[in-house]
Amino acid sequence: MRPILFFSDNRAIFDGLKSYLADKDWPHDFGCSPGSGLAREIRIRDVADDLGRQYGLIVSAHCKQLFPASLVRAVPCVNLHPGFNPDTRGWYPQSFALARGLKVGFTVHFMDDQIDHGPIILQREIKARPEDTSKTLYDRILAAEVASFGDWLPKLLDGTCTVELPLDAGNYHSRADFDALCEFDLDEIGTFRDFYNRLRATSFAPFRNAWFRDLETGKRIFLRLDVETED
Ligand code: 0FX
Repeated sequence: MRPILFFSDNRAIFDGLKSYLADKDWPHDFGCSPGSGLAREIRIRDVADDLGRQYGLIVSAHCKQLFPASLVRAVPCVNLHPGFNPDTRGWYPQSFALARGLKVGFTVHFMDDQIDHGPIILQREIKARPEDTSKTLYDRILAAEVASFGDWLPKLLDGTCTVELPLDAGNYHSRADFDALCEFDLDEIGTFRDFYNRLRATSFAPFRNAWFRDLETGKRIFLRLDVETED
């Protein structure tokens, strides 16, 4: 059996994978993107052919690099995405779920030549609560992802996993979409619910996401919500 390459740029996922794999006898290696510092740093597009020959399965678990189509064709590549495909493909799924009322959770799927797309192996919806911010919802998604390895990895390896095709292309959100979500116009007219949702969708300490510009000084003023439920 050719080894598995686990590729992650996210500390919580990487640590969770390491502890899940500790008592398994599956031959495997870890990789990460240059600068992540979590494992062997690999620039995927430079060595895609080698990876395709060396590994029997590649698992991308919050990897910041795009997989070239040639690699995805050469070896099964599986992606763990912190969004609910096809509703929330792309960047910061929980932010768009809160701002636009879309579904979120996590999705495990075979990769194809489009981002967060391809036959779905497993997905779980995590429901947003009225008091959630991007941070609290993200923390629950991440915990669910870390708890899920045993639900799909063994099935992938023993060949018993089944897949479902996404019904449509859904929504892909880019980093530019997130930047647009973060820019507030104080004269915009809408419901308070819409503004609450957009503010909590961009509240993730310590990031300075949402902002409006002070026209007198020209400086941006950053906003972040602090939400509490009574005991
Ligand atoms: O690793 P990850 O949790 O996930 C991201 C993408 O959302 C995901 O679609 C992609 N598959 C994966 C490879 O990369 O991202 P992160 O650790 O960079 O950020 C975690 C959360 O932090 C994010 O969901 C929202 C928040 N955040 C992050 C940055 C950098 C912000 O609110 N503002 C920011 O500027």
